[in-house]
Amino acid sequence: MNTPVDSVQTFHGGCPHDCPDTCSMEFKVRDGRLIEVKGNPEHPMTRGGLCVKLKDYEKRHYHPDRLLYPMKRVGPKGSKQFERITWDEALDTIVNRWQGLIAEYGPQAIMPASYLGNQGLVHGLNGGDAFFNRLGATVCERTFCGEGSCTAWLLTVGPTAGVDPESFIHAKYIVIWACNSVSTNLHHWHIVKEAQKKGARVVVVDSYASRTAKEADWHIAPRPGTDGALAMAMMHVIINEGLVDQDYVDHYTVGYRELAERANTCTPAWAEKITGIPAEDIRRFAREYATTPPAAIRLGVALERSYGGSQAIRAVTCLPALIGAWRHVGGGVLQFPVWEHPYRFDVISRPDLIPEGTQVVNILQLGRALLGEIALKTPIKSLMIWNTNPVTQSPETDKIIAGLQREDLFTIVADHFISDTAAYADLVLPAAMGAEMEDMILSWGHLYLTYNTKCIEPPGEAIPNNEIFRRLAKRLGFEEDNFKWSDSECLEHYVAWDAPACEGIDLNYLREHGFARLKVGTKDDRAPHKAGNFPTPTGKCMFYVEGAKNFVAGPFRQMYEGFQPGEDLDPLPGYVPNRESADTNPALAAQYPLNIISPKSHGFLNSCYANVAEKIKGQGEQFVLINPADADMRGIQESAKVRVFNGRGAFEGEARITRDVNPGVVVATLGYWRQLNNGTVNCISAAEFGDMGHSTTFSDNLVQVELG
Ligand SMILES: Nc1nc2c(c(=O)[nH]1)N[C@H]1C(S)=C(S)[C@@H](COP(=O)(O)OP(=O)(O)OC[C@H]3O[C@@H](n4cnc5c(=O)[nH]c(N)nc54)[C@H](O)[C@@H]3O)O[C@H]1N2
Ligand SMILES: Nc1nc2c(c(=O)[nH]1)N[C@H]1C(S)=C(S)[C@@H](COP(=O)(O)OP(=O)(O)OC[C@H]3O[C@@H](n4cnc5c(=O)[nH]c(N)nc54)[C@H](O)[C@@H]3O)O[C@H]1N2
Ligand code: SF4
Ligand SMILES: [Mo]
Repeated sequence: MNTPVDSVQTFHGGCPHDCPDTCSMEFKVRDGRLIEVKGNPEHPMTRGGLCVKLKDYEKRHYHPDRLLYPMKRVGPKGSKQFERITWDEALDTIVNRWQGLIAEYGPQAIMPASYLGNQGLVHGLNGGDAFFNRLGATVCERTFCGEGSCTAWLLTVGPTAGVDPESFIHAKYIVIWACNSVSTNLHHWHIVKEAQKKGARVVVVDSYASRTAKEADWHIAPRPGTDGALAMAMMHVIINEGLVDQDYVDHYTVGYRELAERANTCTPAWAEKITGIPAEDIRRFAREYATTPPAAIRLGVALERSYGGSQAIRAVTCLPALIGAWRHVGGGVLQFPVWEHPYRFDVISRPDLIPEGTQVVNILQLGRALLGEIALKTPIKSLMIWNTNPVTQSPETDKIIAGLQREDLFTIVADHFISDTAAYADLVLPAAMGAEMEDMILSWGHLYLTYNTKCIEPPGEAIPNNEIFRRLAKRLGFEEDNFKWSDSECLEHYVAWDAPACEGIDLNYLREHGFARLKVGTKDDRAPHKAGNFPTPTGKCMFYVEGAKNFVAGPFRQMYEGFQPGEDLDPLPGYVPNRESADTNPALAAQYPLNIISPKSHGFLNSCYANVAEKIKGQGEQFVLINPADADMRGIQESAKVRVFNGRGAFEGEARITRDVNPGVVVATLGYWRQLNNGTVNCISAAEFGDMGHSTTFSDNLVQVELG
C-alpha cells in the first residue's frame, strides 16, 4: 500500500487491543495527522469492518484527556493532582528511588505489573519482561485471562491451534460455549452466521441470554460454574447411546475406559440438579452434537471463571475426540490459535535472566500482596504498572486501593489516560498509541501474523513502552542485546522466521502486505487431528493424565507461571462445584443468595473507552440484570438504583428487570471506571484462584442486591 492519494497516505495497521480478532487496519494519514482508521477489506477475518469500540480509533489518538508529558504527584495519593516534569527528571527519580530500595531491600522490592492492554510483541504483554528479569525484580504472574483454559487445553490436546476459526464455515453443528462472540469475537461471529445461513445449527451455552445467545438457534443456560456437569452428562449420553466413534477413540486417545467409568455416574438427571438444564435437553444436545458432523466448539474464556472451570474445560475439550469430530475439516474445538504462532518468547522475555529463587506475585492478588496478607520474602516497595488497570480489572479492588495508598510505596504508571490505577501513581508516564509505534500484534483468535506501522509521531512527549525500558536500561547500565535493539530489530528477533509456519513470510513481506496467513493448512483443508497427531507426550488426546509429570510446558512459560497442575491433579476431567454456592457454603449463600457474573461490556474493551463520553452513551451506564422474581422479593422496580454487595465490597448500578437471567443469577458488565461510578464489579469479586493455572473466579461469586 502506502500510496499517496490527494496527499492522504494509507499504512497498514493492526488493532493493538486485547481482543482475539486482531483486526488488520488501514491508517489514513494527512499532513502527519491520523484522519481515519478502517478495517482492511482484504483480510479474510477483518473483512473491512472494525467493532463499535474502534470505528473512530483516530479520535482516541487525539482525545483531550490523553497524557502528553511525564508528571509527578503533588497532592495526596489518589487525588489526581499532578505536575509536569521532564523525562530526565522522571527517569532519574525512578532510578534513584530504585537504587535506594535495592540497597535496602534487594531488587525484589520492585514489582512490575502489566497485561495485554497492548497486544504487540514489542510493546505488549511481555515487553518489559527482559528488563525486569535483568533487574531481578519480583516476577509478576499474569493469569487474568485464559490460564486455566490453557492448562486444561495443554493437558488434553497439547499446544495445537485446534480447529481453524475460519473452518467453522464448513461446520454443521456449532457450539459457542461461554463466549459472547457478538461483543467479544465479532470477526468470528460473521463466519458462524454464514455457516448458520448455510444450514448449521448454532447452540450457545451461556449462563444468561447474551447478545450471542439471542442469535442462536438454541440457548442452553447452565447455572454459572456448572458446565463441567453438563459436559460430563453429554459424555454419559454419547457413551451410553453408542454414539462414540470407537475407531477414533481406540487409535487416537488415552484413557477411554477410565473416562467412561467416570461418565457412567454423570447421568442427565444428576446434571439437571446441578446445572438447572432439563435432563431431556441435555440428552438432545448430546445426540445432536454427536450426530451432526462436522461439529465445532468455540471455547470462551468465561468458561474458566469458577473454581472448577478448568476441569470443565478439560471435559469439553475431550468431546470432539469422543465423537471423532476431528476427522472433519471444520470439526473439533477452538481455544487460542496462538499456539501455532512461532513467537520466540524466550528471546522476548529472557526468563534465563531471572535470578534463582525470585518471588512471584500474582496480579489477581495485588491487593493482598500490597497489604501484607500474603507472606513475601521481600515486601513490595515499588510498583511499575503499564498495559493494565488493576484498580478496575483485578478483584478485591478495595484492598488494591488501600495498598496503593501506602505512603511507603513508590508507584509508576505508564498509560494513555489517568486511569483508575494511574490516579494513585507517584509518577505517570505518557505512552504512545496504536499508529504511533511499530509492532507486530499477537493474535489469540486467528492464524495470521499482523503488522502495525508507525505512521504518525506521538503527541507531546509520549513514547512507546519499549522506549521507556530502553531508556531505563541505559541508565542502569544493562548491556544485553535486548535493550539495544530498535523496535524493528526486536521484530527480527522475536519471531522464528525460519519456522515452517513462516515459509515465504518475512518482515518485509509483512510490511508490504500488512498481514500473512501462517502456513498451517487452509480453512478448506485443515484437519490437524484427523489421524491423531496431538502435540501431547503420547501423540494422542489425553482423556486421562497422570499428574504433573506428563505436562508439556507451552510457549508462554513466563506468561503463565501458574501452569503446573501439580501431582495431585485429578487424572480425569470432571465437575468441581463452585466455591461459593448453597451446596458448598450454605452460610454464605444464606447471606448472599445471588450468583453474579461480570462479562465484558459490548461498548468497552475491558476498561478502555469507559472514560469516553460517546462510548458510555453507546454502552449505557452500569446496569444490573435481575430476574423479575428476585426483583419482586426485594421491592426493586425497573431502573431503580441498586446496591450490589458482599463481604468484599459494593458497587451501584441501575436495575434492569428481565427474564434474560434466571432466578438466582445477576449480571453486571465489566469496565466502568471507579472514578466515574460508585464502585465497580471488581469491588465484589474474589482474588481466589480456580482449580488450575491460577485462573480467575469472577463467575464464582455470591452477592446480595438491595435498593440503593
Ligand atoms: N469482574 C471481571 N473482571 C475481569 C474480567 C471479567 O470478565 N470480569 N476479565 C479479566 C480479563 S479476561 C482480562 S484480560 C483483564 C484485563 O484487564 P486489563 O489488562 O487491566 O485491561 P484494561 O482495563 O484494558 O487495561 C489496560 C490498560 O492499559 C492501557 N494501555 C493500552 N495500551 C497501552 C500502551 O501501549 N502502553 C501503556 N503504557 N498502556 C497502555 C490502557 O489505557 C488501560 O488503562 O480483566 C480481567 N478482569
Ligand atoms: N466488547 C468487548 N470485547 C472484548 C472485551 C471487552 O471487554 N469488550 N475483552 C476481550 C477479552 S480480554 C477477552 S478475555 C474476551 C472474552 O470474551 P468472552 O469469552 O466472550 O468473555 P465474557 O464476555 O467475559 O463472557 C462470555 C459469556 O460467558 C458467560 N458466562 C460467564 N460465566 C459463565 C459460566 O460459568 N458458564 C457459562 N456457560 N457461561 C458463563 C457470560 O454470561 C458471557 O455472556 O473478550 C475480548 N473482547
Ligand atoms: S477490538 Fe477487536 S474487533 Fe475491535 S477492532 Fe480491535 S481487534 Fe477488531
Ligand atoms: Mo481477557
